[in-house]
This record gives sequence, C-alpha cells and structure tokens, in this order.
Amino acid sequence: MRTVDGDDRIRELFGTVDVDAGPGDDAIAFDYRDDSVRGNRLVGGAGADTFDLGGSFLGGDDPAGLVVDLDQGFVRARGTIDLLGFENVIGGWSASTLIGNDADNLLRGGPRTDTIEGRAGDDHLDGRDGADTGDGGTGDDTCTAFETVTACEN
Ligand SMILES: [Ca+2]
Ligand SMILES: [Ca+2]
Ligand SMILES: [Ca+2]
Ligand SMILES: [Ca+2]
Repeated sequence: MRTVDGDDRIRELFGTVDVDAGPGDDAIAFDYRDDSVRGNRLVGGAGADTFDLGGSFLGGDDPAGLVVDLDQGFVRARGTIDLLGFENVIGGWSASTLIGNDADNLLRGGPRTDTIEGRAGDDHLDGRDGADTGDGGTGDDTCTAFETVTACEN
C-alpha cells in the first residue's frame, strides 16, 4: 500500500495498483494507454477526491467496458479493483457508466456514449460529447450535455 499525505496528484499507475491517497483533496489519474485495471484497491481517504480517467483507454472499445461505481465502490475495466472514498470521476475515452454515491459528486463523461447517475446529494453531471444519458437522483442536481436526462433540476 502506497500512502501519501496532503493534496496529491498521482499518475501513471503501472502494474499493481494499491494506493491510499490519505487526507486532502486528491486526484488519482490513469493516463497510461491500457484497457484493463489490475491490482487491489484505490482509496481516496478524507477530502474531496477525484478518480481521473481523462486520457486513459480503460475499457477499450467494449461499450460495457468501463464502469465506475462510487456507491458499490469499484471500477471495472476487464479487471475489477476496489475504489473507496472518492467523490468525483472524470471519464476517459471509452463509453462509460459512472455512478455516484450519497455525497455531492462531480461526474464527467468522455467523448463517447456515457450513462451517468448522481444518486443522492447535490450532484453535477456532465456528459460531454456523445448521446449520453443522465440521472441526477435525489438532491439539487445540475446536468450538462445530455441527450436524455431525468431528475435534474438545473
Ligand atoms: Ca483524500
Ligand atoms: Ca459522453
Ligand atoms: Ca443527486
Ligand atoms: Ca451523489
């Protein structure tokens, strides 16, 4: 387990992934050109933490290839790893399913067709390009750039 303190940006998680970002508002980024996750778990810890897939190819060409579920606490892209204590997700190149949790989440899709759910809390959902589907869930939610949207007040 690699543990770091303060506000961090952790990049290039090659090989086995097992990181605890600790206190502070951290961003853990997958920016290597791979289509699967390996290893055990990523922990955001305290603070508003971001799981950043911008620039990554996780999930590859498989339309169901990438799922990030903050409520159930996992990311699946061929392999599956635990993803604990994160509030925000930035999607990558692949079509993605991004699911929030009870916290106020920022969930941003990528250029392809994404399905994004905020769940409880005041969430900000952004589909970006593609024919995206957004569901704010309960709370005072803001949804941007969706073709189909439900339960968004703003
Ligand atoms: Ca943290
Ligand atoms: Ca999209
Ligand atoms: Ca919500
Ligand atoms: Ca939420």
